Amino acid sequence: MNILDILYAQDGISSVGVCEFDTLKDYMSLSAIEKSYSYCENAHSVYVALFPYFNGLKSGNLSIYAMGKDYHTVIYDILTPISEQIERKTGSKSVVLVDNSPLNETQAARLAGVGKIGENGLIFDKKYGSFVFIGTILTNLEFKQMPAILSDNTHIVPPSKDSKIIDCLHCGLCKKHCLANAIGDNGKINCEKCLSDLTQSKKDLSKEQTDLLLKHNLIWGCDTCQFVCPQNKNVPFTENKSFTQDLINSLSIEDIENLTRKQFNEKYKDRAFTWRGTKPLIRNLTLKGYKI
Ligand code: B12
Repeated sequence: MNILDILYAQDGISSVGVCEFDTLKDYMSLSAIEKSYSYCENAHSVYVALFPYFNGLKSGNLSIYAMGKDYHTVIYDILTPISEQIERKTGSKSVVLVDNSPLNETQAARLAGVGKIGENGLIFDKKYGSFVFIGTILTNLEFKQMPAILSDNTHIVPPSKDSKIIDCLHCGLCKKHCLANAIGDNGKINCEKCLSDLTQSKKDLSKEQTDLLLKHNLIWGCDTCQFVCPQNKNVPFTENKSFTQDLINSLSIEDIENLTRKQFNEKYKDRAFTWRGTKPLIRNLTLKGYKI
């Protein structure tokens, strides 16, 4: 079976490729490697798929990535039947991993050849820019080098392990416009400052971090380093309805303040902004003066 062709044929996937787990290990901690083996003994190959999510909406107080259905669920729903099919047909062990994963997903995507990493640390799809999520299938199937299939249907040989990691225009706009000055060299993000991290953090924030939060309107996530990137100019909207329909682009204090955790999860079932409960959202809304 040609797994890349099967993946590429799925709605919602733009580019696909495969990398060797042994090579990816160079970008992972020992504990992450052990965890990966606990999910998939003798893991050899990582199949990588990109899922476009750009919806064109720049208004609201939620980051674009969190406006649609929870991408974890969307990606699991697409990849799980394929992973099961691989297991059935090959007798292998295969697991779907998305985001909450020991794998370094951006490096997996780079090594599989599906995209290039920009100075903002994110993977860029040839057609959809960095507004793509990464989904993977980790399997003990023997690794076989294969050309990646990109969103414009071109096939490319994945880069060698030693090729440059950051491969973009190096215009520096992401660094320059980052409101928190959180982007360092080689795509390294300073999580103590990154507004995406701070908005989602449950921890007590320092005075400096609170001041940083006030620098933008969002109460969940941050899109600045993606919006200012010339490689993201005029990227097409995703065709995946999970990320374009029933969107929630804003939350108010009234929407959430009196909800228990259970009620919050029920009200916003399948939304990526629920995983830390209401606490950070209410803190951010209050800080930004949304409370009347
Ligand atoms: C923790 C995490 C975060 C943290 C920390 C991010 C970070 N980059 O450190 C926070 C909360 C800030 C965050 C924010 C966001 N995240 Co996030 N996040 C993750 C997660 C779970 C792990 C990332 C991680 O810690 N990687 C390991 C660290 C240690 O990598 P690193 O060493 O920094 O490596 C980078 C560079 O240093 C460089 N590098 C590494 N080694 C070397 C060696 C040399 C020699 C050189 C030159 C360079 C180099 O390559 C890497 C580039 O990414 C991944 C999913 C996953 N399992 O990978 C998603 C993930 C990276 N996030 C994702 C998304 C969508 C986001 C946001 C856009 C969400 C938002 N709108 O708010 C922002 C973007 C902020 C940004 N510019 O990164 C997507 C990215 C998709 C893409 N197109 O790349 C991922 C892949 C989830 C997914 N499955 O789709 N995220």
